[in-house]
Amino acid sequence: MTLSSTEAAPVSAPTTERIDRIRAAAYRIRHNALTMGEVQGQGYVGQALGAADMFASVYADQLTYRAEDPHWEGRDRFLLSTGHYAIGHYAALAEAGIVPVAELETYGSDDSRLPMSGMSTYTPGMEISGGSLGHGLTIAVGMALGLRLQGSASRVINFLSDGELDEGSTWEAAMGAHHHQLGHLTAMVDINALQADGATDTVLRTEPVTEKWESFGWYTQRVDGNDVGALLAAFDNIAAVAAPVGRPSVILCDTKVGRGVPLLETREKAHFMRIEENEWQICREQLTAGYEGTAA
Ligand SMILES: Cc1ncc(C[n+]2csc(CCOP(=O)(O)OP(=O)(O)O)c2C)c(N)n1
Ligand SMILES: [Mg+2]
Repeated sequence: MTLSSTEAAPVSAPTTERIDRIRAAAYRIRHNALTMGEVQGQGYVGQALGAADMFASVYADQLTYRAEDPHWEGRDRFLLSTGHYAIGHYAALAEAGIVPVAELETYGSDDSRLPMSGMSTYTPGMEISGGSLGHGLTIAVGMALGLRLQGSASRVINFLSDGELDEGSTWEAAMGAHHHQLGHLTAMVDINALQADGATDTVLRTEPVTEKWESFGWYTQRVDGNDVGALLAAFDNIAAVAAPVGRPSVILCDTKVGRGVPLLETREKAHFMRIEENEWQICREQLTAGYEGTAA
C-alpha cells in the first residue's frame, strides 16, 4: 500500500503474476543472505532481510543489465551507498546471475570478491565502494549528469539508509538533482528506524522525511518497503509521472529489520547480529514457512 505520495499517478496496479515473481526473487535473496551470514556467524543480516524486497524489485523488475557483461555501457546503474548492506546486494547480484550462487560461501573471507563492505574494484556489478556514508547520492547525481551528456538512456538508482540522511552531502545532492532535472535518477531509502547505535528517532531524528524530500522538489512516495506490490506501483508511478518531466524521484521504504525470519525480527542489537550455530537452520525454516504461508 502506498502510504503517501506527491500526487496520484494514473497507472493500473501491478499484476498478481508480477508481484509473485518478485516475491519469489525476494525469498531467494533472503535465502542467499542467510547463506552468507552463516559463513561468518554474524553480520548485517538484519538489513539484508529487511531490504530484500527493495533489492528484488530493483533487480528482478526494474534494472536493465546483462548478467554476462556487468560493465555493458547500456546498463542501468544501481549504486549502493551503504557499504554495510553489501550482503544484501551480493544476494541480489546472485539472484540476477551476475555473481555465481556458489561464490556466496566465500563472503567476507580473505581473497573473496565479496568483502563485508561493498567495494567496486572487487565485485562485478558493484558500481561504487561503500564504507563512508553520504557519498552515494552525490555520485549518483554526477553519474546521471554524465549519462545524459553522453546521450545515454540509462537510469540511475541509488540505495540509501535512514541513518545516511544524517549526512549533509545527501541533501546537497538532492538539491542538485532537482536543479538539473534528473528524471532518470531514483533514490530508495531504507527506513528501518535504526542507525547503528540505536533508534533513528533517538540518535538523530530525520522525520518528517516525506516533507523534506518534497521540499527539495523530488517526486516523493512513502511505502511499506516489505510490500512488493507497493514497491512496484511506486516504480510505475515514477515512470508515468516523474521521469517524463525530468523530476528526480525517491521511494521512502519503511522496512522491518530481519523481515521474514521472526527469530531475527525481535533481536536486540540488530545493527550487527550474532547468530548462534544452531539458529541458522531455524532461520531458514522460518523463512520458508513464512514465504509458503505455512508458518504456525
Ligand atoms: C560518514 C560515516 N559516518 C559514520 C559511519 C559509521 N556508521 C556505520 S553504519 C552507521 C549507521 C548508519 O545508519 P543506517 O545505515 O541506517 O544503520 P542500520 O539501519 O544499518 O543500523 C554508522 C553511523 C560511517 N560508516 N560513515
Ligand atoms: Mg537504518
